[in-house]
Amino acid sequence: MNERTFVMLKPDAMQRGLAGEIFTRLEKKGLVLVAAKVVQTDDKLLGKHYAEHIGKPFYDGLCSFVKQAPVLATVWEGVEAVKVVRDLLGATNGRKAAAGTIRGDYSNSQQCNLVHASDSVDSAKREMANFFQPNEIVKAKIALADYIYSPEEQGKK
Ligand code: FUP
Repeated sequence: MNERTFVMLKPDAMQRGLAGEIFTRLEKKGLVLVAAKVVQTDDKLLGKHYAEHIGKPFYDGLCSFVKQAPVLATVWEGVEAVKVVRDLLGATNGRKAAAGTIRGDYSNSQQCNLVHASDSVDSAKREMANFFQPNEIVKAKIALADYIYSPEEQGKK
């Protein structure tokens, strides 16, 4: 039950006052917040976070955009949390993201797409380590677990 994913609310989400709305959607889905930190990013940190995109035509513009104002780095926990959050976000380009998803409802842009979320469990581990010390991430306690997950999904059977 304890899959973790790294979720970064980008400067557009923070400046537009959408952090509460985005948190609400993740919380209502049943995901649990286990780490959060406001971070002013820089080229060094973004070089690690976006390592796979270094050299691509959009890389410099992406870094300029992300470092222009603070982000909110977070970690969320839940069953299949990586896929669940990616599905809640929708397609990368906000204009193509389905209505009802976070980007589909609040973003109209490929770059200003509000949120980054890990695309695999391995990426999540790497991205969490870029932003957090291990002791900054707590173990989730899900008081309503029996109303969010079956016993099998909780690993009880
Ligand atoms: P995602 O996995 O949905 O976060 O998207 P990608 O890893 O493909 O891209 C990383 C970020 O680069 C996205 F948030 C948007 C941005 N991007 C551009 O600005 N232009 C592009 O052509 C592709 C991606």
